Amino acid sequence: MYFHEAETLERGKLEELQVQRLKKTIEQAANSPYYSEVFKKNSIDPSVIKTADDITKLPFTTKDDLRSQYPYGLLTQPLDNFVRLHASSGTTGTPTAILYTQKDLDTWADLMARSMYSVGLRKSDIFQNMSGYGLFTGGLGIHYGAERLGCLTVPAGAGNTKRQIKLIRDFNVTGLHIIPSFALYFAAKVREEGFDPAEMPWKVALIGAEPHTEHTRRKIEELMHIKAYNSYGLSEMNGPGVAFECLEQNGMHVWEDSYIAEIINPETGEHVADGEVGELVMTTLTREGMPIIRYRTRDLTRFIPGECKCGRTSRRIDRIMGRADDMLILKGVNIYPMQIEKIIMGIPEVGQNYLIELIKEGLMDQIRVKVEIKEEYFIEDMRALQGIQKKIAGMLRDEILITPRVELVQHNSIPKSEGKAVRVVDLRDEE
Ligand code: ADP
Ligand code: K
Ligand code: ZN
Repeated sequence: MYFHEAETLERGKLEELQVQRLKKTIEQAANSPYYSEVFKKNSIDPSVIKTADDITKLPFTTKDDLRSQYPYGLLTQPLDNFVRLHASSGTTGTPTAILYTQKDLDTWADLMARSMYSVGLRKSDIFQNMSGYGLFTGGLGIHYGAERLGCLTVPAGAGNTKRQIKLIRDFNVTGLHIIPSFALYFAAKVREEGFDPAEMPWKVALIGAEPHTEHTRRKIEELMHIKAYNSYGLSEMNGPGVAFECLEQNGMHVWEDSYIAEIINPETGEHVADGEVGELVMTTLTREGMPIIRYRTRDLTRFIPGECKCGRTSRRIDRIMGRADDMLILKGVNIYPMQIEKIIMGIPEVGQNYLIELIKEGLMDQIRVKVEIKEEYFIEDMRALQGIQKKIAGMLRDEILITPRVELVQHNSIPKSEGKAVRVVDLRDEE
């Protein structure tokens, strides 16, 4: 039923383990140029940690701190001991590099295998990794996890949908890793190639790497005839395998024997009340080469109160609602792209893709939302189309409090990126 005993550890025991590992992490981190200085300045040593709550005595680490230490400032060991490097995809700004010792890679593969096991994958599964390889952790990170679990693993990489479909059919692939925005596109491609998704061998998809709504998940499940599970991770915390859904599909269990998760008010840095939304802050507990303490992820989520039916004792986080740095401010109103996706993907006439454009109307900033409409609705009936357009604009206004421009476009007309989707483009200097 479970991959590792830590998954069901009684809370008291789990916290003891966290305290012990946090102390060790501080000891190890003190060997890096960066943390040795930070700790000296703030008089920190392992003895300041007596309970798990004492983590609040440690300073945060930000993306800018990592950048300022690029490339080696956080290493606790001689460079000789490192065997792998990954870099964040640089969704925002300059990339940061994470280096791993062999032991770190083993720990990560175990966590990833555990995550896959928790959604029902076993060594008898044939697993195709459809995300890009290279510096992006979704490639090799998921790959080594699948091998650790014992799956026959197909490193298909991103793109080339025809070959993907052929491999899936020829080898009876039962498990996939696929980025959600690509999954919607892929489902349509499978049909275009003349195959019925219901007759494909697949059963389980891991979807993650980018924010998506519950509606999008359900849409992927329906279009692909698959069970889709949310997978959360970031390169600063190894990569995928940090928090993962279980069969309940109700929040992602944080693997708390390997990470301490906190949720803070991004303005004050204080913990929010249980169940409230805030910024996720993460600490590695089992990484020897490059430990990172209280990392400000910028990802917005909340702890889901209560226990999970699956029996795992680790706390769950809700799906990521967006990144603190994704926020758009328009006419004084704060808007997150996920609010827009939440509405759009719930509308039956809407197809697979959308794009948010920031434009200028006269001197004012405005949002234009391009929405792909399903083929059967994209008919020459102007009145019907105007009706759909009005409905979408009205529903968006109720959610984001301003009325955006809505442009209906044909199925598959918005360009699709191979990696993480680009949801917002700024055209304010161009129109
Ligand atoms: P970056 O995108 O900053 O270059 P990474 O490639 O490490 O760096 O991506 C990590 C980020 O991807 C996370 O901080 C989060 O914003 C996003 N992400 C990863 N998994 C998910 C998920 N399941 N849901 C929403 N967002 C996710
Ligand atoms: K196998
Ligand atoms: Zn569970």
